[in-house]
Amino acid sequence: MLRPSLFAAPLLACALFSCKKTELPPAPLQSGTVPIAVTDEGFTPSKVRLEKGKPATLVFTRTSAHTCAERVKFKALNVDEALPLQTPVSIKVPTETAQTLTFTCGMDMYASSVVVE
Ligand SMILES: [Cu+2]
Repeated sequence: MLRPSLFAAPLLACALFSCKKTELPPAPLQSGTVPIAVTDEGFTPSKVRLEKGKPATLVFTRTSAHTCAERVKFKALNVDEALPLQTPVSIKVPTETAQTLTFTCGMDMYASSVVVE
């Protein structure tokens, strides 16, 4: 005869450990020059937190020829810049207002964000 506890045990273990969604630690709050690499995987880091009221410039450097992110677009800022290989491209981000700005590659892929907070 099967004991019900044998079935319950894996479920309990799942609830306690493995299936619990682990939260990543929040990205550090930054200001000044913030480097972003553009690789095969897209933008790294893909989420940047900026300190409200402090000047901030994102510096994008594309390090891969095999990425479609040959441009970076910030729709809300009307920014659409080419990212030549191995060439740093600076984009100043307004930080007067707390807001989330999304940036993508030229084809609206690799959706990434800058959170001013
Ligand atoms: Cu793309």
